[in-house]
Amino acid sequence: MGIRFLTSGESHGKCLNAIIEGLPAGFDIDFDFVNAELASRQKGYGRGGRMAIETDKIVVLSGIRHGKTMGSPVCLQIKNKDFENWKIPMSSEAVDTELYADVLREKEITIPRPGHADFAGAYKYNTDDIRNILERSSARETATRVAVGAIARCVLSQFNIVGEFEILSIGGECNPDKFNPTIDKAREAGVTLGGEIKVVFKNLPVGLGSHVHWDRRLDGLIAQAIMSIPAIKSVEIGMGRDVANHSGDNVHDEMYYDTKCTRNTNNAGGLEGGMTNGEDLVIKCAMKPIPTMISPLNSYDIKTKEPKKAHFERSDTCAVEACGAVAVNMVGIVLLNAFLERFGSDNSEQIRKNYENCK
Ligand code: EPS
Repeated sequence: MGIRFLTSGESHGKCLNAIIEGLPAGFDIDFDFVNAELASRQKGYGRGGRMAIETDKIVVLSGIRHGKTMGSPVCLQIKNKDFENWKIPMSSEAVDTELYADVLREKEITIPRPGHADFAGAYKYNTDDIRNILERSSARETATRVAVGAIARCVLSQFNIVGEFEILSIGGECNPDKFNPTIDKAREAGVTLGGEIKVVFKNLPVGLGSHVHWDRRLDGLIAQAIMSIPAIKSVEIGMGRDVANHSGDNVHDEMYYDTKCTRNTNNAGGLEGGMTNGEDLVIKCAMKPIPTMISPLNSYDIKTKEPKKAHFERSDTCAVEACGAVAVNMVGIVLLNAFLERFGSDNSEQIRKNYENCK
């Protein structure tokens, strides 16, 4: 068994929460690392005003004692400092609608943004106030996933398994020296930019995941985890979609023996048959531009049906770097699951023994 986790929290509510069940006992959790990952998710050129308000940090409410996992569920919380400015519109309890009519009207949203969850969410959950949808669909929720993933990576790092991400392009620009002018231009035009991200994990043992059943194949699990990140539109592993353009002899990585299996190429990106093969795990993903734009697109008011420009409150011109921090941590969660499935799930000693035996 691996870990499972749930998150809760609205973007402008009191806080964001996560409960992680299934973390084995006896692993060190480095709170500084977790908070550094949260800080990394807030970074990046082109982020909006909200990031200047927040300083995301975890408060652990259960499951970790003196810096070590206890085997019990870990409950963690991240405060939304901005809640101070949203106490009435985001109050959990009923509020006096006459007294607060102005602020409630100001925060009500009835014009969906093309590209956001607004339209389908309002229809599905039967509301005229799109705020009920965007509060949860906001990428703010990914802060909790980063915290969960960073905790998972603390466990993995005790087996020397480490991950990192890199930005490959922003708005089609591949030269990192030109990323910031590209973002500046988009900001001036009142539009937003997406980009491409690469995630790499090193020192993975052979055989995480399995070929025996569709829902145990690690590539499928990774793709699901990455695609679940807001604004992600594609995931590729290793050579990715380019495999379609080459013959087999130019795709598959030839094998040699030199005290262990070695290869000169890694087009497979570390996965064969849904299992890790001991090479670096290499994932690429593409993020679309954020739908909230100063120069908004055409839409309509879902209450009056009148044509209107889409809603704009404030936005990030570019959140690709934040997305990279989310991606590397989401992959960390999937890898820890596969690792625990392979080596045990109760305590660090048992897992260490099984891991050493399999080397
Ligand atoms: C985000 C917080 C949000 C946005 C962004 C991500 O803050 P606010 O809505 O208060 O400005 O900056 O949200 C989105 C990209 C989105 O689509 O909703 C965060 O913490 O990452």
